[in-house]
Amino acid sequence: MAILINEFLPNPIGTDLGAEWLELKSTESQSISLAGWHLENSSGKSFYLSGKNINPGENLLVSLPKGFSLRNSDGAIALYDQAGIITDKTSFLGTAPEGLSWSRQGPFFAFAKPTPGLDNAPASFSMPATTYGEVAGGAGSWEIFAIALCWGLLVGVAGVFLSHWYYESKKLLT
Ligand SMILES: [Ca+2]
Repeated sequence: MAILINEFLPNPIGTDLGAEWLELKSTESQSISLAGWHLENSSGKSFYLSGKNINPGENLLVSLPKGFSLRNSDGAIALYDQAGIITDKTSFLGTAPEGLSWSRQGPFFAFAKPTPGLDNAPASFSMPATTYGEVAGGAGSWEIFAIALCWGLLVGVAGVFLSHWYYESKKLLT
């Protein structure tokens, strides 16, 4: 049960300022008031969602004002509840393709055709991503994969090094 960042458009076609938006998704069973909730962008700026409610299952479209812009490259956005506790966060690496939104796809995010206020379209463009679950600081699947990959490389390199060392020492002994 949570209010999630479901989608956002960081790089609209044409002028970005005033054309960017974000979509929230509620998996709660009752209507939630977003009074006191806020978004925080990569620059540390806050945008309060006061006056908005979100219904169960709703994809709530939030138009972002010119004073609260989303970065086109290496963008991140976080959602905080009325107590100032982070409830969701998502970020992408690289440059957002113009006209595609950063879109929740189950446990992952990917760039997809924008669907403001509607359920998300399947991914149309994928790139390295960091995703966070409903709890701040929780390792997403991508991070677990990255750790597994690093560990695999480390073990692989160590294996090559050790076998080389074994070969060298054997050579010295014979
Ligand atoms: Ca959507």
